[in-house]
Amino acid sequence: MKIVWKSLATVLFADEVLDKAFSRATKAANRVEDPNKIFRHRKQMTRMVQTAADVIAETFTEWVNAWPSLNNLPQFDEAMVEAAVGTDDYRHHLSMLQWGGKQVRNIATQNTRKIIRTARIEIMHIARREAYGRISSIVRQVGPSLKWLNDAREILRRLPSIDQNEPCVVVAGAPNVGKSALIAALSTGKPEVAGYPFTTKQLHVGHFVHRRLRHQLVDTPGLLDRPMGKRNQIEMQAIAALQHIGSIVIFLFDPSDTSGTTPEEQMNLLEEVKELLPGKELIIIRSKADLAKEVDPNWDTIKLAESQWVEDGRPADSTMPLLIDPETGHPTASATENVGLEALRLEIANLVDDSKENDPLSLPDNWHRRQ
Ligand SMILES: Nc1nc2c(ncn2[C@@H]2O[C@H](COP(=O)(O)OP(=O)(O)OP(=O)(O)O)[C@@H](O)[C@H]2O)c(=O)[nH]1
Ligand SMILES: [Mg+2]
Repeated sequence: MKIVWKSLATVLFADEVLDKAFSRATKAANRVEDPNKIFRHRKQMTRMVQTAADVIAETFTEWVNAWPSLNNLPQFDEAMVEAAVGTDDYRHHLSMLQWGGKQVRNIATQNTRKIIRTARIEIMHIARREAYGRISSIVRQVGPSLKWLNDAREILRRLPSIDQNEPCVVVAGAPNVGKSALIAALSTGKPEVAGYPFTTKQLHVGHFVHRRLRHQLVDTPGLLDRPMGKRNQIEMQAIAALQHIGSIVIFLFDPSDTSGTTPEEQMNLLEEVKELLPGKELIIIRSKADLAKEVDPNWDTIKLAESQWVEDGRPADSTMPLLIDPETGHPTASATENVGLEALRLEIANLVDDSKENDPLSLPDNWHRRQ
């Protein structure tokens, strides 16, 4: 299941909800025709009260249903919601909407009863006015929750959408080492641009397909890119969320002096990333291969073979040697020159395959899993 936060419905403010409800109610009353004055007023007043309550209750229910229920959320998404807006608040404000809808319907039932039971037009109007007053007061009480949901929507809409049933590779590394560029270069199509709740940095979620399996690639700027000491609780929660996705972590290492972080600092970060995401297969990749002082002697051969794959399509079950950085001994690739990418994709797919076989928790597809 993939939660698409971008499609979260808009939530109106209290006054907007009331305007919508009362104007629909007025229109409904205007459609009433009855030559008998008492009957006409009775129908108009009941219709106004009923319509206003229906519009509000239905609108609230629609929103409650449109927002994913936390109980059914994959762990990654739940942890992200916790980091982004808080799961207790999320539950509370949605339940306020449910409460509001129920209250408004009760008021409508009570006041239509009053309208039906009297033959005095004046009493009917009083009952209608009273209903409107009480309905407005309930909607105003729900107002702070509507405001909260509006704000939360803005934050949640930026969250990355990740499908937990598909393999996912987390790309870590210091700022500017080329994380986003590598994800874009490895991806088919344009990566989705998203955001974590605590940083203005954009992050990318890309994917490529290998043997009909979608492999997701997720960026971690502002998250797995600097020393632990400086982290706040929200950031820790978001890192905890990463623990729930993917079995593989790519650590991008850039010794080229262009990132602004020294190789030593990057190596310290690597140790921290290992501790933060225990149990994950971690591969170190040297980024920006084109900037290396010395390159793999196979550079030209690999570059030629790769460009042929791109042109002619990849032959089935073919292999491609990894581009190796002579300086560090790690696999490498250039996102700007498009070299080393084909082999890297194969390597990632193979690692995903291996990690699946070794995972004692992995069950056959469609196997019954307890929630
Ligand atoms: N020469 C060269 N430059 C690269 C390569 N990959 C990335 N860059 C450059 O390095 C800079 C940083 O790349 P990004 O992909 O934005 O790095 P990042 O790790 O996503 O950075 P943050 O999101 O800020 O943490 C950009 O100017 C890129 O053009 C590469 O393979 N070769
Ligand atoms: Mg980036």
